[in-house]
Amino acid sequence: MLDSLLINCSQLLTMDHGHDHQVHGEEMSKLPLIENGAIGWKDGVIQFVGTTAEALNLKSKKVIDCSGNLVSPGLVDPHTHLVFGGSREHEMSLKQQGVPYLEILQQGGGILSTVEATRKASFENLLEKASFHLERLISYGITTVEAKSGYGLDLDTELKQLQVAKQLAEEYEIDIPRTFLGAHAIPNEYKGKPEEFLELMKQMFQKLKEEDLAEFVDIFCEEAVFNVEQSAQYLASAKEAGFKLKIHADEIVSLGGTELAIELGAISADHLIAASERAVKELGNSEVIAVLLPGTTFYLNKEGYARGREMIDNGAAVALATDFNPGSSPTENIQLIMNLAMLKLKLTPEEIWNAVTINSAHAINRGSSAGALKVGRKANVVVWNAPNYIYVPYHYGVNHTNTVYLNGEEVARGGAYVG
Ligand code: IZC
Ligand code: ZN
Repeated sequence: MLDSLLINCSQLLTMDHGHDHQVHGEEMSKLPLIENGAIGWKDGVIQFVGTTAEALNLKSKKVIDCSGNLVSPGLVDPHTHLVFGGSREHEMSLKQQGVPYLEILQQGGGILSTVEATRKASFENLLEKASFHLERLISYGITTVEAKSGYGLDLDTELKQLQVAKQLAEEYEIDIPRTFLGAHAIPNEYKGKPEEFLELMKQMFQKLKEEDLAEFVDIFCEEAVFNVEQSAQYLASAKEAGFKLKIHADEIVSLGGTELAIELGAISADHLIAASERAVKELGNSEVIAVLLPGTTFYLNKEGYARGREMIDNGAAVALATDFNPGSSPTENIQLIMNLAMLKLKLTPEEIWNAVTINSAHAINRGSSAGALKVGRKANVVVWNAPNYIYVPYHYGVNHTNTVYLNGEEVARGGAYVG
């Protein structure tokens, strides 16, 4: 006897490509789906995926008719800065006057203003605030979400952020893979001494491993933050310490962070707006997942978006994320990101769905547990107020989720968190 069975799903996106690998290039235009599909689960675990006709003999406590509804796996957001203190709306007028992001940072604002607020905030305060944002991410259909530190820039606060993310995962029974981004900016105490600061952050590695606080190490490789050489040395130490690598690469200035990600075998290279011609080509011959964040380009008012179309045409594996953070992308709306990916990155709807499920799962080492609907996996499932998969990136700016199931439990309904 199943607990729940969804039948008559107009399209059931299983995202089951028949292998456990990210999808590259042309394979991104394949969308594994079942017309008039059905999916059933018991004790939070998927027991059946098939057509409604095949499901006719199954017994279930609840049978839910999903006629006219697209059904997909819970979406995976592989890049967020979920835990932080304060907010940055006071910087909006500077932005409007045309003061660039990196200049606000150099004046002690931007990331550093969030660092000040995060250092001051208590564990409980950060937990409460992050819970609010997490519930909103879930309401948009996200059931796996990466969370970075990087607003402490000292040992205690970096730990506090990661411990908050760990606690959140336990309380909400949601998978929140954690990334140590101590190398996010140079704090005032270390101004002009980036190498010394990076040495301090390296001292965290052992403790993070011992307390299982982070799987990934990330760095903001950017002009006036950390250069390519500093990033290379720091990440090599992180790799030696057993972490998987991520890089905020070529977000604003074309420095070569994308090439570095390829050279070091990072699991992902994120942003890539200013990636060089060479990098756009080379990504296609690498296993590095290009995590694109078009919400940030939009919010920073940039002209040029990451060259996602060319990356895929060259054979790359592309994923999409919200980059949810208080400065350059204050939104939990992954569906808006899907729309921007269609309009600005020129990705097709098929590529977009692969980018927010299977590839985003692989970008955070969750390819074997998230991003696809398969028997034996957790019942993380979204029922959409959309008749087909093209409708979601097409109709923009609103929340299309009808019901979000996390571990088989209904946690959002009609776009609102109810868990
Ligand atoms: O708080 O501004 N780019 N880090 C690198 C960010 C954006 C987040 C922020
Ligand atoms: Zn980021």
